[in-house]
Amino acid sequence: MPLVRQEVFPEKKLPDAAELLASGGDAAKDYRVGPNPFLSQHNVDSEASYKRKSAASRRIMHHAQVGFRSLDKSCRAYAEIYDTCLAQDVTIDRYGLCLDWSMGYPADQRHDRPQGTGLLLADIDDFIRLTQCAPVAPHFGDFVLGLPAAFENTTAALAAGSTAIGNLGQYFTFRLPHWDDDIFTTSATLKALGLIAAQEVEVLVHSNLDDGFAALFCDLSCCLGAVLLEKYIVNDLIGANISHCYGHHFSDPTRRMAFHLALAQVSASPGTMIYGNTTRYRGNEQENYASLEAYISVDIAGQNLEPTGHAINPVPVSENIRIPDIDEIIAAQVFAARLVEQPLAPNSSLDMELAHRLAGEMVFGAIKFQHNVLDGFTRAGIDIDNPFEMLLALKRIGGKRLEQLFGPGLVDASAPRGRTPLIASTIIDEISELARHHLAQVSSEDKRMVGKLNLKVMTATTDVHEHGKLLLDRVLTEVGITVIDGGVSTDADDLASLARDEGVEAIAVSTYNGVALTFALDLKAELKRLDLDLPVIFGGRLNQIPQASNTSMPVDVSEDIISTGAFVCEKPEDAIALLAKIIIGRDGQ
Ligand code: B12
Repeated sequence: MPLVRQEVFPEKKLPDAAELLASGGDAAKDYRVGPNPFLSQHNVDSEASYKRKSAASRRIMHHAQVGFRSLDKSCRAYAEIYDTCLAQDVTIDRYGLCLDWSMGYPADQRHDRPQGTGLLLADIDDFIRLTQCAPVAPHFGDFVLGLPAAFENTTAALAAGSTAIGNLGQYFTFRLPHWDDDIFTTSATLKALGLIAAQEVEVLVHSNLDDGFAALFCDLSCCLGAVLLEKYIVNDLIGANISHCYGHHFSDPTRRMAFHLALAQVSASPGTMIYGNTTRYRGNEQENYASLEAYISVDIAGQNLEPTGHAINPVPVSENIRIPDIDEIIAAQVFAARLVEQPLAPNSSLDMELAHRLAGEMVFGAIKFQHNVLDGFTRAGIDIDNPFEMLLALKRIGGKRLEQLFGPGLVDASAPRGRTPLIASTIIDEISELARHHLAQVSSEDKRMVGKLNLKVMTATTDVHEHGKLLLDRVLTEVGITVIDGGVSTDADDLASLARDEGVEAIAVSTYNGVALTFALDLKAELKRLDLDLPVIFGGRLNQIPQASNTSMPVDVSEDIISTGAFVCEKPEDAIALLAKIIIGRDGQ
């Protein structure tokens, strides 16, 4: 179906973009980039200048991700990682400061909101305290731009001397629990962008593509097309400077390199960082070192070939097991620094000739995607000169439909988004591979039983992590279960009502953000309120930071979830066996 304005914007009137940008710009009188040891020690006015100098001298920069729940621990990490690495001749250039998702709510509404596992900062003084701990560039990359608290968090990040602020990628895909006011979120983001654009020094508007649509696009040209669209909105319409990050989902070395080369061609500012290929961390720590080496060697080679100012990000090898601690962060940084010094053997799976060719095709596809989107929006009556309309339209339409409507690939009804990708992204293949593996683990007895039952199961996620659900959907469907979509970033009350309306026989929830127990309690309470006695199965990352705890690390809450009456399954095949047992036990079939 072609796009129509009414469907995207049912509102009669939207806030005035120019007014929002101007009010953000006015605030630049009061909120400017403050001092910190990074800026003074390197005698630069912004991280962008530092990045240009480092890239010109071909020095590879290091990014480390930090953000423990407690400020004291985060301050200790800020100093200790820098000092310990320096003692081993490794310079940490920047920290990605990972705020908690509750920091995305306006400050006066934060106190009773669900908290994840990230850093909580009470006020501007806390932001400043953190960045004074070492001469490392503070990158406030998550839960600042793109969320309801965008403006206030940006003022605090600037005061703390941060000159790379994000994360515009999150604007497009993240939803905070019980927050549906996307007009408020867009207004706050635009005002923050106005404030950034009016700064006297260059402040990079960071956007992590993998937090945005790149996690879901099937065609890498659409990921690069998202770069062009964001650059059009931020640079051309607003007058600020966008800077992109990618990496979590880029597992194939040649396509990872091709994306780097293509991004270098279309970017106007230095990049922030290349994220680790974290989706390949599936084993124990020793096994994950192989994944670390595989992607970081491509990123090092990429920076040697085409220095874009991106810092490399050696993600600690415990990433898939727990939130990495200080010593684990240091170990990964030292490993990567030593790798930089090695005479690198050519990576056998990296085909440079192909990478260059794919980069060219990707740029071509990206331009076509951008053109298709702008043309399609114009035809629908969306004002493409208005940054408010552009942002909100992209967010509301969403990655999957944008790709269906405007992807550069040829129409093919059998392809995942109805188009043959010009350059296929790797994540969809990875999920298919995992689905095949888990399907093979389902016993033939369970397959036979479940096949007979004609079950209807609703699957949902509590947060942005969608791959667990996609995997589950595939495996359940293959054994003959009808899967009903309960949504992504769903609230417990909405999920319970939807389950009632759809008449499903069970609910399966995939959860990752450290809210597993709270969500289980809420969902069970909602189901009780609706007088529904449905089996609920939880899987994913079942942990949470205990309320009355002085530890800043999450603990496993599987047993607590079980004591709410819900079930816990590690793998899709376990859920299938459990469903067969429950339903047969209940109905005596
Ligand atoms: C990919 C990823 C992302 C992507 C998600 C893209 C998308 N649209 O899905 C992006 C980059 C957007 C992302 C964002 C964030 N992420 Co993340 N992410 C991951 C990562 C790398 C992989 C998770 C995944 O999808 N795995 C693929 C699935 C298929 O495999 P699996 O997880 O092993 O699942 C198995 C089982 O658990 C089972 N399963 C899963 N669900 C279910 C459900 C049922 C019912 C059953 C039966 C089974 C089942 O299926 C699999 C079978 O083997 C993990 C680290 C890691 N390597 O695991 C972090 C991780 C989950 N993320 C984390 C965090 C903190 C975040 C952020 C808050 C970071 C930030 N500051 O922005 C945000 C989330 C913000 C939000 N609002 O929700 C943390 C969670 C910490 C915790 N709870 O302890 C992790 C563990 C990383 C870490 N160590 O810090 N992330």
